[in-house]
Amino acid sequence: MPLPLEQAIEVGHSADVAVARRVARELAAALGIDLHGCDDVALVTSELASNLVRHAGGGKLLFVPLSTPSRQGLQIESIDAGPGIPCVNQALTDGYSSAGSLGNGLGAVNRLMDEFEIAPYSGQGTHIVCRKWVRSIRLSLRPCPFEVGVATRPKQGFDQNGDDFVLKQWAGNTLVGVIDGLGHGEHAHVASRTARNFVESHYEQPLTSLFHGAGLACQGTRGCVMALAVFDWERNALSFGSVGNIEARVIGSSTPVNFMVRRGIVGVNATPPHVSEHEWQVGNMLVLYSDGVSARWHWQDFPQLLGKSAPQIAQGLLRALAKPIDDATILIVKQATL
Ligand SMILES: [Mn+2]
Repeated sequence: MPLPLEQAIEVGHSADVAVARRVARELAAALGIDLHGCDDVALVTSELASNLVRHAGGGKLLFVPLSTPSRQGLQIESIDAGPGIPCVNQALTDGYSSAGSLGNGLGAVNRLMDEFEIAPYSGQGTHIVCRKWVRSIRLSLRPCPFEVGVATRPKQGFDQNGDDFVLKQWAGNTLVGVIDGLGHGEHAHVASRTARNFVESHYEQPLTSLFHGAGLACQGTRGCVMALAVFDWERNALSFGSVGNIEARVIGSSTPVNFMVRRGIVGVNATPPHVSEHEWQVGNMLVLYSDGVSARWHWQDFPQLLGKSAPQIAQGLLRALAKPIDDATILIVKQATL
């Protein structure tokens, strides 16, 4: 099937918003983006077009169908010669009222699209690029061979947990992650939950995109550190990416698995993760944990946990190793116990 043609829409009046919205939806549907995704694309187009009318004195929306060997998608560009957005960070913050600014609704654009970029403020004009990819409906013939267990609890005396975790399974893949919001209490909780929400609603995207988008979503929060791991069951492969201080260990592998960690804070500096690919051997166990868990331990010291289920191992390790002075989280991935 041939790719639909690129379209450009001049947006100068409020009547143009509906036109742009319709074109966006039709293109998204023609590319095979699902109904929910088409709604997202239409909403984002309305936001961008309304901003052009209200705050930039008009501009142009460019709709570019994308096709790579592995996927198709729709790119939307918003181009204007207006006053620009002096504070993009603030504009991306949810709840921040940027009425009277082109930055209106940019947080939503980042959340609803798979990729989002904005050229730095130069005082003249704004260029926004965002993309939505077609979600693959590849099916896996194998049932998930893993089990995942998580144990987490807040710092002593706190109700809210500044740690969070991610777990998502789809066609042949499992995505897990541990997130630690800076500090503890409510603000830490908001930071880690914001990152979690972004990752869970974009789970199919490459790890670098997940870190980039979560970073944008977390601007205006305290920020967090995060480690994500994606398993591909069919290829026995593991992709790992991390920014900041989340520990990761693979236990039981015949060849040592070493992860590279990038120093940084998601949402505070735009540090890209170091993403690495590893072979995953049957019988391996992945342990991810936040810094509220002591790093000084050996698996051999826990013979009572051998052969236990992933949740039991996570609980057992947390009980033995969590520090009372911090939120603590342990996530375990291992071969399912039958
Ligand atoms: Mn911590």
